[in-house]
Amino acid sequence: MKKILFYVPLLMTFFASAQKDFTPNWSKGVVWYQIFPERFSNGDFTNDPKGSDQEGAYPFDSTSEFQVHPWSSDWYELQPYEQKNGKDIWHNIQRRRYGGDIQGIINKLDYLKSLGITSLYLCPVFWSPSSHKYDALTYHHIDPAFGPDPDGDKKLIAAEDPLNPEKWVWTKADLLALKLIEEVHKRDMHIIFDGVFNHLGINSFAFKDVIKNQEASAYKDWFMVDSWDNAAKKTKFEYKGWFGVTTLPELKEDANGIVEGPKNYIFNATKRWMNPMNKGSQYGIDGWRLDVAYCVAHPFWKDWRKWVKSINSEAYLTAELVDPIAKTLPYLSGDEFDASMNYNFAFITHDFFVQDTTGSSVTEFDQKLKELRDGFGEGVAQNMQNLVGSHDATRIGSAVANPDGKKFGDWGAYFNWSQKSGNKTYNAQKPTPAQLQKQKLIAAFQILYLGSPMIYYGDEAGMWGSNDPDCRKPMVWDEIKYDPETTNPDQSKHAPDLVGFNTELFQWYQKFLAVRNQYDAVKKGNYTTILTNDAEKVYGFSRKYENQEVLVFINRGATTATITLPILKKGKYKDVFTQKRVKKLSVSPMDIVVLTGIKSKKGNISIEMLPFFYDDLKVVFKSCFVLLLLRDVKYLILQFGPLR
Ligand SMILES: [Ca+2]
Ligand SMILES: [Ca+2]
Repeated sequence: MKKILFYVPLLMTFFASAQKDFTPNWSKGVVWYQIFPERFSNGDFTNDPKGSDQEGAYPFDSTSEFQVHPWSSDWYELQPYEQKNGKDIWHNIQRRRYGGDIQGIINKLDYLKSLGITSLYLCPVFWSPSSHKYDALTYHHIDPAFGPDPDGDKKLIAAEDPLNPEKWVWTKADLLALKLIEEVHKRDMHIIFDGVFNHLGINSFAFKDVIKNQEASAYKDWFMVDSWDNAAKKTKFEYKGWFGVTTLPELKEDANGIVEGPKNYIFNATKRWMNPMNKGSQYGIDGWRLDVAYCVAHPFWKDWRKWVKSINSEAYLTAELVDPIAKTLPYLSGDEFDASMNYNFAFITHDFFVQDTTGSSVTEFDQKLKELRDGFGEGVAQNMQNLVGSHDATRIGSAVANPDGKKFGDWGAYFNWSQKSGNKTYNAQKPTPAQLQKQKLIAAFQILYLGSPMIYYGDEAGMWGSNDPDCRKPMVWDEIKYDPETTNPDQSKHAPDLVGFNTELFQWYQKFLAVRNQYDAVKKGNYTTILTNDAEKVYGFSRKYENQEVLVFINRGATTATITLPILKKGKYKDVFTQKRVKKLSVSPMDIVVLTGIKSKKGNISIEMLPFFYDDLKVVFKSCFVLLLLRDVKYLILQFGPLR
């Protein structure tokens, strides 16, 4: 019996290390594209928002003169309608609407397909007064201004009882969103929506009712109300908003997370978009991105995950988390999310590529990446959304134009520093060709790295812009002629920056995405470092899947690097782009080379064992030996009962 007690912990360790992969398969290694719907494409000019639609949204100016902003205009230039209100650019930019909509996204699906995108993440599309729509009026209706009949939709919504999900109507915008999902699926692509379940907008049906009816409201328990408007008690209506933002009343939580009323509402809305009209989950979205996931208690996410997976077991759940590995881990341990927006990847990548004098060494870069890869289960690592920018960060096109400033990993300090509105010295102008080369290198690395790259809309087209709101400019399209940017925020002028679709950059993204989509080694292969040269700033890694291998060499340095690894000597690799056999490798400064094994006559791909691998191999053999031993112990126990 003593022996058994000795072996049990060993066996437990073995089974724990072989943790079950709880993540969906389809999403491993896909290429994400993040869309900010109001700014992506205006596919319908008849539905464009009105000034009154933004009532309740920052900067709380829905009554000054308004028009839909010209899509192709100079970003910082105040238009005549804006000049009339006498407010500065930062006030006016927040009240601008450009008219992007669902039809616009549908129209551009073939463009995205041609780029190599396989999955879409849409920033919120539910009805809301702001441009970003993180202040939802509802979770069960698409913004009427995103659909073909805003006025008709609003009437339908007004006549409906939000507490009766059985009777929820399908507005024209809702139906167009279903069409979008169908068109996405038709192209073998996937789509997820943004779930902003921590708070509602101040003008949401629920909070409006609470304001009006106070303690008599059917929604009185939905929010964090500190005191009610009560003349007798001499109390005023007070409640908690998200981080003190009173326009974003937070949904009430107890020890189990979001309380019953709003929880049921969220669950019903979740099902509506995942299995619309009970037609089947193939007609619904393929998952969710969860806004400020850390602001909602764990038990809620655990319940919600079960609900989601009961509707579609292959649904993909990704959380907005910007914390270090240890703090992120509880969300990614199998009972909450499948992945997160991988901001840690962005921090590491920026440190290495963006910074010139304060950047990390190749060795540090490699170590941090390894730590992050190993920080979570393998399924999670494959599912991570590897991003380099987002709607909450400076665009990569501007990050590269501002090296050696604050570090992206210092989230709060970096956030403010990278906003042109608060930092006049931030360079918000077009990146130079040398800076753009940096972006290219970053993009190529992002695409070839393990996990799922996420491209922020327009990065591939050469868009630039500092942090919010400049990272949310209207998309640059090939068929639109844009005014050059010549205006500074204070309305003074600078030399013109030409604005237009950067075909060369697009083709760069396209060509690397094609490699990812063509080679399983890149899409879902393992990852091994093969070269870290700190002196020359050269980095090499291998991606391997079954008998396919892709080698990547990146020169972040200032001089041409000659790479003479023994594996290259026999000429068993070729350049994936030129198809030329490679024996001796030269990588230009700030350039990248991608190789793949040449198929031998037998049809197999020759892969040589690297000398670097020998140590790893020893570890593998040792592990195998231990595992075999453990397997035999388990076998003995199963066959012969307890060891005596
Ligand atoms: Ca429109
Ligand atoms: Ca909360």
